[in-house]
Amino acid sequence: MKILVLHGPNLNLLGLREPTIYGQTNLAHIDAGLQDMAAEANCELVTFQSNHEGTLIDRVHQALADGVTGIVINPGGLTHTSIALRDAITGVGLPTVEVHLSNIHAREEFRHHSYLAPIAIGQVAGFGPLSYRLGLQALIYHLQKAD
Ligand code: CA2
Repeated sequence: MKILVLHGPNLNLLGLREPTIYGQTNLAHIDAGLQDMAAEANCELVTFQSNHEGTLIDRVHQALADGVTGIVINPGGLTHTSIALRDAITGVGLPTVEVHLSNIHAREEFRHHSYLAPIAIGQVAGFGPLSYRLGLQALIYHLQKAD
């Protein structure tokens, strides 16, 4: 099992700005917690953040050659805009879990729609950094079931 965790635009600002919405934990800390979880599950985990749509898409494409078996993604604002990122995930056909720190359904209307949700195996939103952990746990469970 090899899992790719992708963080979209602006998530590098976590813990540095807008702590009332996105919390005080930084991305490195979230990634370190996910690494610990993955190690316990005997699973390899790679994390990557980019502020660029095309770079994220390239990374999704690269996932197959890298032997990745599943993806956890917080697409950030691209959630609500990117058909191209959705097409990339559909294109590689890897099981993908969408995660969000905030509850996008309880925020502005433009955040309610996700282009990724219909092609993801599931979505976790609203639990802060725990959303990533729940999403990773769900993906590991899904991949183990498929073995
Ligand atoms: O709740 C989430 O995880 C989001 O994916 C975060 C995105 C937002 O556009 C989505 O609607 C929901 C924004 C990420 C920006 O992260 C920041 C963190 C700290 C300071 C400023 C931005």
